Amino acid sequence: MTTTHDPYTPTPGDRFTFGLWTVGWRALDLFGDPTREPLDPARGVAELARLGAYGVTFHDNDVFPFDADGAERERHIARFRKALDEHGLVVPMATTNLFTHPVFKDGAFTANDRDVRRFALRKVMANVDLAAELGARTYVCWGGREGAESGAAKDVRAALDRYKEAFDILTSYVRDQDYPLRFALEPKPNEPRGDLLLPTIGHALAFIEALEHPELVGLNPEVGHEEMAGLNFAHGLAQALWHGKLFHVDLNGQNGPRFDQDLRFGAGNARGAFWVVDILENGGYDGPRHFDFKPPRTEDDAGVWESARGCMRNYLILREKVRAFRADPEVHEALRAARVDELAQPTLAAGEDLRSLRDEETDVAALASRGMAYERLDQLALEHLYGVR
Ligand code: DIG
Ligand code: MN
Ligand code: MN
Repeated sequence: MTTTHDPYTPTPGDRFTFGLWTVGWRALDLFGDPTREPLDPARGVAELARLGAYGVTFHDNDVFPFDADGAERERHIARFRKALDEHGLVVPMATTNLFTHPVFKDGAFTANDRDVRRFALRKVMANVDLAAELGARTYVCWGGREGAESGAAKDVRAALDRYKEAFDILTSYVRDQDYPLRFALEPKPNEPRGDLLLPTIGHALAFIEALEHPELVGLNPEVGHEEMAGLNFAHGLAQALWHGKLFHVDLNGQNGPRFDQDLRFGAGNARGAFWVVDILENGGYDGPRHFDFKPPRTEDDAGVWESARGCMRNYLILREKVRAFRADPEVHEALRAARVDELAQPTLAAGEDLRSLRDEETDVAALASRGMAYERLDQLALEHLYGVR
């Protein structure tokens, strides 16, 4: 019997990666107890390899407990490494849990309590060492507790001083250790704090330029975090690429401004997901396609792996649709009609002086009457997305 090849079956060549914390989420939430048992990281590695993933990412405490002593920490790391070797998965990225333990209730790098800030730096440096040992190239920092619920509690200017100090220390450490690691900030507007520092891609890009070693700090934007703020994620990725700062990405699904849903990729704003895949595939990003999602609380163990499989399938389905859109001769014609390529033409001619620009006559009425023909172009995109082209 011939088995038909499913074109949406992922392979390691597609470079899909998952956070261990995603498929390992026990579904404890603000209003309910966990609905799932703890996941052994070694099993997570095995199941993700079975599904066709390329690698896994982790927080320190996804692999070993917060209060593990040296020997216990080494035992857990050894089991994790063994699973990676056994199943051929890589670790392109690592990060630190600076948000679960109560010690971080007021933040880590920007906690008012200086002792907490010193502890947080030690915790990150210890996991940066492990990340380098495991061959990671990107170290993500999501400031999930860096923020405030009230105005006087947090002097934001002083907090940014401490945030800068933390990254100047960490980038100097990585340089001194000669680790091939770069840091990637992960913006989020709020949750779990009332307001988070570095809430969007824009805030983070501005902050990076103030650092001592900005070349070692970029972004790990997440779909749902920008969409929580009502922003266009594909535009945010394009600007991060324009600055040369898209070091990594967290893919998931979100239905507009509400709590962070962390849906499987493609299960939220589908039209937005189409353009996210378009910019990732055609905008020069060469990093892993990483999923940071949470299988809904409704799902049992089988549902968790179905949800993870859905992340990759939806990406591959959208990648095929984007490729078809970009190859469609009618789309080429519609792009020409919309003069999209004209935007790449500098506004001033090479060597043109401003005098000739100033002296130029403009028939404003004629310019104003030119239609842009965007509806035809977007209708073609939607018809590819809807599967009728
Ligand atoms: C949440 O979106 C955050 C944490 O899960 C983690 O620190 C980071 C890594 O991608 N994303
Ligand atoms: Mn999220
Ligand atoms: Mn994330």
